Amino acid sequence: MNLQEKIEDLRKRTMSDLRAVADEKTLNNLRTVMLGKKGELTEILKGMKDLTNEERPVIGALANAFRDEFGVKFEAKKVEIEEALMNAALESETLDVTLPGDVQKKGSRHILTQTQEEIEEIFLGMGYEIVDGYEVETDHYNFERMNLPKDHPARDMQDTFYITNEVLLRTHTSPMQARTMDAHDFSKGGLRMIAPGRVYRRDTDDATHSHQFHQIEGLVVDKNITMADLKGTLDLVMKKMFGQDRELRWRPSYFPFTEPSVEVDISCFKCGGKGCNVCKHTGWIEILGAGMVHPNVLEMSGLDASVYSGFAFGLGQERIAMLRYGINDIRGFYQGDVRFLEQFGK
Ligand code: FA5
Repeated sequence: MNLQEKIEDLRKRTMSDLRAVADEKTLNNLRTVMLGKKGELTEILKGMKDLTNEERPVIGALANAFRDEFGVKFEAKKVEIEEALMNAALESETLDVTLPGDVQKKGSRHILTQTQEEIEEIFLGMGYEIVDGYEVETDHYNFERMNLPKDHPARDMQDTFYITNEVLLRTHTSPMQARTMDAHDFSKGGLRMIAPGRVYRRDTDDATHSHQFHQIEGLVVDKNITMADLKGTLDLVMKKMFGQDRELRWRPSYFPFTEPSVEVDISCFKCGGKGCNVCKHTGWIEILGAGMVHPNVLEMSGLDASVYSGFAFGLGQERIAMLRYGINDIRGFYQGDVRFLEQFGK
């Protein structure tokens, strides 16, 4: 067989092999066998050097034509195989749109977070700033700057976890009163802030007490702030939280850092004040502690208490959420039981 016949023979075999190919792997193999380093056509081309000058262009043209034809048919076959694969996949993967879908469980923010955000919204709307505090506090800010010097008997009401004699887990958000007053430039105007956050006490856990819970501190300091401002502010906030027909009751109380101090009750939203299990048959529910900032607290922040006055309040976030949603055990907030939490998913 001369070279011309060899090429013609190879062409016929190859084209017939190509027609028979049905998958990509065989197709690629065929190309290697043909055009690879040791491929059949490559071998034939290597023999070109032994040809005469007359034969060489003829054989070269033949070989090139064959290689071109192979290239075109190879690509066409490749497309054909890919289309066949795609059609087979489409047929086997029919989609039944009537089948029920996978239900994706959607989480939600914790009910305490939601409560906090709702309260923040109300105060932001009244021009308050929101400040963050430190859960690890100093005795200085947690007690002394709140007018509770060492050995003050009222410290017993808020025992806590001590890290050193001077560093502790804060028992309330009130230290943020002193911290924000210290940082505020009163020459530019008054101060209005709320400070939400976690607090700690050496309390025994029960249905209404936890050794860690959340408070929201509020503080307004300016010239001519009176108790009427405190009253008007809390009235508005509590009505927004609990409904327009709620009434507030103000009882004298004692906090070392406010004078006068009050405890504020809200008329029971369940019975409207007639008496029920939620309000322990009194018609009222205690909701927060508040008062006019004690002059000593103002003076310790360098303010002249004959010029500046202010009000402050501290409310328990858990208590608000419990009252609003009829939750009867505070421990539910911290146990992470999805059955409890998902009731409040928004
Ligand atoms: C205070 O902590 C004062 N700092 C509040 C205050 C601020 C008064 C500014 C005046 C001016 P009291 O100890 O009452 O006050 O706590 C405030 C609220 O925290 C309570 O009404 C209650 O809702 C909540 N609270 C107190 N102890 C616990 C506890 N162990 N578990 C859950 N909530 C608690």
